[in-house]
Amino acid sequence: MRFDVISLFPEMISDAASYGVTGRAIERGLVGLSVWNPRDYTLDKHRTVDDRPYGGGPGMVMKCQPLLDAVDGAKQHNVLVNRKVICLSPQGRLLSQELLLDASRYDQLILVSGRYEGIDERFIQHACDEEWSLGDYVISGGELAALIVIDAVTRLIPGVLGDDESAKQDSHFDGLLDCPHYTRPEHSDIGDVPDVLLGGNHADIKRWRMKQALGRTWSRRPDMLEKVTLSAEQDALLKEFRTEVV
Ligand code: 4GX
Repeated sequence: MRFDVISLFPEMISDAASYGVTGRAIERGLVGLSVWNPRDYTLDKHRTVDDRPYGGGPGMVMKCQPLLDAVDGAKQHNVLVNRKVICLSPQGRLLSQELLLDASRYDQLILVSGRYEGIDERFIQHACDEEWSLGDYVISGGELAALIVIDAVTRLIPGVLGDDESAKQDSHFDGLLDCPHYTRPEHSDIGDVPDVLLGGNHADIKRWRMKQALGRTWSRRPDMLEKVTLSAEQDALLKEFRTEVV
């Protein structure tokens, strides 16, 4: 997988991506990352990337030409054909694990991170295949959104996570929230570790974890529960949980 990010703040992307899982994946050559600054593609002496909105109003709008040329730069640098150009914006499709899993099957993702009030709509229509959104809130630029895409997609690339880590990710894939986790000490002023986890009965532990995952999803994210079909055992575990909490 190659990520090419179009951004006026290239260090924001390369610095943040250099940590942890993403940093290691880049070092190991499992993913490539380049950042393309539209300012480097401007043609005037002031290196202008934005201009006033037609129709008036506050704020500035990113001009088409520097963005078009930056995207072309990213395309010409790589001969990969199986690629998508994605603009991050609140007008986009809501990100989900499913959308990101689909995206992980491409060879190249070109991520456009906008600043200011927005981007000239002609660029979005002409040069972008899709628009994606983090959610219904406003941030100051698309960089953090692009970084989230890079992080979440990188984790899905085979070989990036160790077996332990990727097995854990499966739990999120069944459409439920995670169960609670505990580590030492066994007893403390702020509470004790549930007995079942200390017992070493792996079947009981597995059932307890599934029950907690179901219970938390039911109480915190009923919308998620509506989208999954529970097995007979899961159904029974959730009923147990519900009779215990009321
Ligand atoms: N999920 N923003 C992008 C500028 C902008 C506006 C329109 C393109 C088109 C956001 C989000 C987000 C604020 C980043 C506006 N660029 N991005 N920026 N929510 O709020 O992705």
